Amino acid sequence: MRFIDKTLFPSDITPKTVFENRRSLIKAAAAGSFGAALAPWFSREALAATPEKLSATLNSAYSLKEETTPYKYVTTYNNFYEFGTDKADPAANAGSLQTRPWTISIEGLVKKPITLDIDALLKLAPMEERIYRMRCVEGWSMVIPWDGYPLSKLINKVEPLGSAKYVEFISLADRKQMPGLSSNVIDWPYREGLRMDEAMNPLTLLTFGLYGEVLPKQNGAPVRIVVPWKYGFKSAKSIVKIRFTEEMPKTSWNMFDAREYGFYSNVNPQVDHPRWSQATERRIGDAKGVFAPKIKTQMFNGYGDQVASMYAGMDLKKYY
Ligand SMILES: Nc1nc2c(c(=O)[nH]1)N[C@H]1C(S)=C(S)[C@@H](COP(=O)(O)O)O[C@H]1N2
Ligand SMILES: [Mo]
Repeated sequence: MRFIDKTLFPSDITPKTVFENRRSLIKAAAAGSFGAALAPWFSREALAATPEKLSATLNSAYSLKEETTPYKYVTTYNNFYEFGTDKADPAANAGSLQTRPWTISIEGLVKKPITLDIDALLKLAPMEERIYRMRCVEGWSMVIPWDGYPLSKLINKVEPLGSAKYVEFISLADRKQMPGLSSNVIDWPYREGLRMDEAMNPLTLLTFGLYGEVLPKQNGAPVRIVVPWKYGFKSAKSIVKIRFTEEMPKTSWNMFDAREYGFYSNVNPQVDHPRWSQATERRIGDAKGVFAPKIKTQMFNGYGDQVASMYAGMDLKKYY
């Protein structure tokens, strides 16, 4: 994204930003640990709220056996530009999002278009928990237990026409609830898209919760997409519309800067972002602070066995 995190990755960002951030880095170091520097975030509304449980059965076949990122980071270190561009903004500002009533319309090239209430959508298929690695294009990653079911279950229900080649996801855009919309940083509503086979891939999760609780608003309540082999921005939050199209849909970050953000945006350590390398990442957490070592980013975020065949024969430098 253009708005680089202000504390974490000095070596991943532009010299100008590094200069501007030096002070906050020094502050974080002086505080003795990164955790201390983050402390103010935790007192915000997000952590005061008592989340509602969501019962889900762990699907171990689709879950990493890796240490999960602590809940406090998953819910306070976010990108959700509708609520501001700083990582702490969504947790601080998303309280104004109204998640009930909420309807989602599924339309476009399908036999059975439908408008569903969120509570009906929740019951459409058994709720699973899946522990996925998430990699942001900015160079950080988390391991998150998501609760949801495969998007394919919903897609099959509406019976796409043969002409449907892509699926578009559209997030809510309501100025009354989303203070970030007053800035034109991106062209609202936030929108994303997948090719049909990507949307049907069993990894693609229609997501309602995390850590066995309904999604916190800052994580995209009441329903979002999670696509773990792609950079985080493909996983649109707080969606109100799913549309089936013949043409490749326009997507927010691609419209913002097509050279920096392609339609595919598969995690790929060999294809750098024009302004920084994608070869490594830092896992968000409190253990080692700003000096956390870089870890190697894996092709398709480690999901190659499940997804690489969809891109066979494609030049991934061209289709980034
Ligand atoms: N509507 C909407 N969806 C969005 C974003 C956003 O700004 N608006 N940010 C994206 C980015 S860049 C990332 S990394 C993930 C972050 O999800 P998380 O905060 O739940 O970890 O959400 C994605 N989905
Ligand atoms: Mo991201």
